[in-house]
Amino acid sequence: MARLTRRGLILRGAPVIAGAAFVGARSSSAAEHHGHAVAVADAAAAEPHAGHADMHGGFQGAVDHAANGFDPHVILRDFDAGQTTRLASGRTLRTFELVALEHDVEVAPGVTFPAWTYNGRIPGPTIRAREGELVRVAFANGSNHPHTIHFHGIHPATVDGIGGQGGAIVAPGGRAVYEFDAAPFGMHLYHCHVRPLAEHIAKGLFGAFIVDPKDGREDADEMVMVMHGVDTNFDRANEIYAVNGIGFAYLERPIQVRRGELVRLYLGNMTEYDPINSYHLHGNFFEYFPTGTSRVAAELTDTVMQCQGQRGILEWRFASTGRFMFHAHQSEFTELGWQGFFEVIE
Ligand SMILES: [Cu+2]
Repeated sequence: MARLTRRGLILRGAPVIAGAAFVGARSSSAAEHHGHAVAVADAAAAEPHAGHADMHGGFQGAVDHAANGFDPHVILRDFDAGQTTRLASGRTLRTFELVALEHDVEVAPGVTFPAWTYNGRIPGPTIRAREGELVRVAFANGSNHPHTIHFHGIHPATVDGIGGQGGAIVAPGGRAVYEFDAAPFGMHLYHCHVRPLAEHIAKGLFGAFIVDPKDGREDADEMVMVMHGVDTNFDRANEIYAVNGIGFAYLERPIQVRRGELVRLYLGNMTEYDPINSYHLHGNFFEYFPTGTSRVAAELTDTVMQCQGQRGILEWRFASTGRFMFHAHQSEFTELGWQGFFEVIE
């Protein structure tokens, strides 16, 4: 079979995703480094254009979320508050535990990827603290490669997670503790900061870090989406695009929201190998708060783009019931997995 490229995936239409293609496209040096073959289920090659297959392009069937060990629908509204204790000063100490692991993840129907994860999921846990609290993250490296956690936010140089004086690189089996103030309030990100950075991040070592304002925010149906790509053949270009680990997950099963209820979406971009990603909402406009650090919206729009590492908070309400799409407005990204539906119910 001819070498598979992501553009080829789109242009050649539905039946192109056959197992041999992904495996054949993988370079031997990459294979050696990653230590796994990329397996693609036979089902992906069969029955083009059946059922909703048109919207999936050539991706057929359903992802086995149980086998993956995580479900994007759970990740969507799963905020990790950690464990709290009160310090002598009266301040709250919020403790989290993260472990780096290596395991296969089915990132789109029939496409298995040898991922690196924090806590067995992509993205890692959505760490959530309140402005002014002390955050302590205990990190254990349960993988075969050196890793760190680098947090966005305001913190001392020694816990920056970049190696050397900036917080040691954690060898396989090693541990580290990152401790810093929760500041500033907003939507932040964290990721591994070991070279080659793009690879460590693209393999899945990233997550969201939310700091709530001292006085909180208005009640809302809150969710988190981290946009990213998956380089399944290690050619430094993405073959799959997703939010929260799995391509097409919210297309397969729409996200239910209530008509009239405030939706608050914490959106971040950890896409490697493409300079930007974007979020477009159908049939509605949202208020956009870049980085979530101001209470005043910067924009009322239906499309926002983010460079890698950028993030923000989106707020809106649906006035009517029905299914509304959301997706990257880069059409290639959409067709390669980054699309979904909100299903608005009464
Ligand atoms: Cu790493």
